[in-house]
Amino acid sequence: MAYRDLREFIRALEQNHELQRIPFEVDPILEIAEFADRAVKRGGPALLFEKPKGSSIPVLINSFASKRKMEIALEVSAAEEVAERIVELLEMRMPEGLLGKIKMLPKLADLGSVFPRIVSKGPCQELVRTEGFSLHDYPVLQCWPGDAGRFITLPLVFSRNPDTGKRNCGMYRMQIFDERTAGMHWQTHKQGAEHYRRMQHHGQTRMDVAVAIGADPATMYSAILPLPPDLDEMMIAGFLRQSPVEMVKCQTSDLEVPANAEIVLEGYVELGELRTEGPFGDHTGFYSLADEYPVFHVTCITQRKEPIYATTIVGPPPMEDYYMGKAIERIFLPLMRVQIPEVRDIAMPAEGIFHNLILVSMRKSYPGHARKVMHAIWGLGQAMFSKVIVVVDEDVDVQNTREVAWKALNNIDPERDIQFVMGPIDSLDHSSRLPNYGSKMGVDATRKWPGEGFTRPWPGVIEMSAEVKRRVDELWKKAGL
Ligand SMILES: Cc1cc2nc3c(=O)[nH]c(=O)nc-3n(C[C@H](O)[C@H](O)[C@H](O)COP(=O)(O)O)c2cc1C
Ligand SMILES: [Mn+2]
Repeated sequence: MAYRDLREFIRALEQNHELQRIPFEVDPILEIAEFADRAVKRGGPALLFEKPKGSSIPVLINSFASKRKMEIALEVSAAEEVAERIVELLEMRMPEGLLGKIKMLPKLADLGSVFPRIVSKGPCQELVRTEGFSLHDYPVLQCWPGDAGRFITLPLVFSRNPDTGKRNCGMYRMQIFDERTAGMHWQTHKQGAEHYRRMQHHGQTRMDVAVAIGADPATMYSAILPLPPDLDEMMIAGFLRQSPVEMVKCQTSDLEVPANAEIVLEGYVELGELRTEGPFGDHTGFYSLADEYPVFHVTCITQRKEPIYATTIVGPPPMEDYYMGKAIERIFLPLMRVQIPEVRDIAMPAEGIFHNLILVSMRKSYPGHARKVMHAIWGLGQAMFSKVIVVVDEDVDVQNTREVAWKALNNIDPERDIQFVMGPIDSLDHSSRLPNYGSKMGVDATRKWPGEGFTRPWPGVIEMSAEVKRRVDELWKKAGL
């Protein structure tokens, strides 16, 4: 059964001994972050700070911060289960005969649950405040000593594509500037920024934006998924939770927000207005430097009577976002394989912070095939940011980084096997020659073929024979080892 809201998720975490309440006062300025960092690095529980200093609103952090917590969030015993459901959908064929059609009905009913449902009221509007509100009323964290201030780190930012009318929901951090304004850190490649550009192009002056904080976990999680533009995150959330997301219309705009949210900030971005945002201790493990970003003006805050503030911190890996990203890796593999079927598996090790390193195993069928795979990945949505792609043969387990390092380093003639390309770079990369633009590297660490100009013999990997292994198994015991 889908979690109705954040509270039901908290209860599930607690029942699974994955949540610790902190009943005493802790400061949202740096202290909560230090708790969260230590907890995630030790595989510890999610934390619910019941008395954040300076606010009566409890703070939830690290609710997705391990493999197990992600599984509780998605109500599965492994993220691969979601992948399997996607594969089933992809393989769905026109059923044959009446019996086939009848068997198909439950699946079609399942599909019906993906579409969000508009409801006339929701708990997120128990209190509506169009005046006398302040962003300072909320226990927003300062995460790291060099941060420019307090940042909302887990917001669901809603906007609408003016050309198609389609909704987008992305997670873009928001720096609190004052009581009623905050930074809107949508990076240039993201959909919020695209909507902004389109509205500017149409000569508009304001863009409506609504921000939901805290909701059921599938809905929160959908905001970070690397979906194609114009594919509604709320539909994917419905698929993940297998129950429609209920949406309620905002009080001051035509946008809709999840009815079960804890807190909603309604407002607008003034097109053309920019302000310095950052520095911010980012998920690269370095500070992102200050830069110019749009300003979000809050015109109304709606919330539950006693809301819970959901947040996260990013920083030197692994952090909570690593586990969120690892589940994306598992869930999106079948979708990647629709377009690049020769891919066996992919892995994004924590130290590569997603965009810096992607390890790919593949079934090679023709000369130059590994390079084709690299280029396909660079052409695939947010995978375009992959700074280093290492391609290995299908017999290499990319989940085992030691095996990849061992085999890949043996297999490459660097001058021959390394490919540099220019293109878009993640906005967070501090090393590229220009912001958002620079070079990427592909490493073809597959076994080389004569058709690729390699005519020397290629040696096999060393392995003991099964027969000798069996015999030594027995002798081993005899030797008392
Ligand atoms: C905790 C967290 C914070 C994030 N902060 C930002 C951010 O500040 N700016 C940004 O552009 N993307 C940020 N992202 C990544 C986006 O949410 C992600 O790229 C998402 O797919 C964008 O959705 P969109 O394609 O609908 O724009 C963050 C992700 C996580 C998990
Ligand atoms: Mn999107």
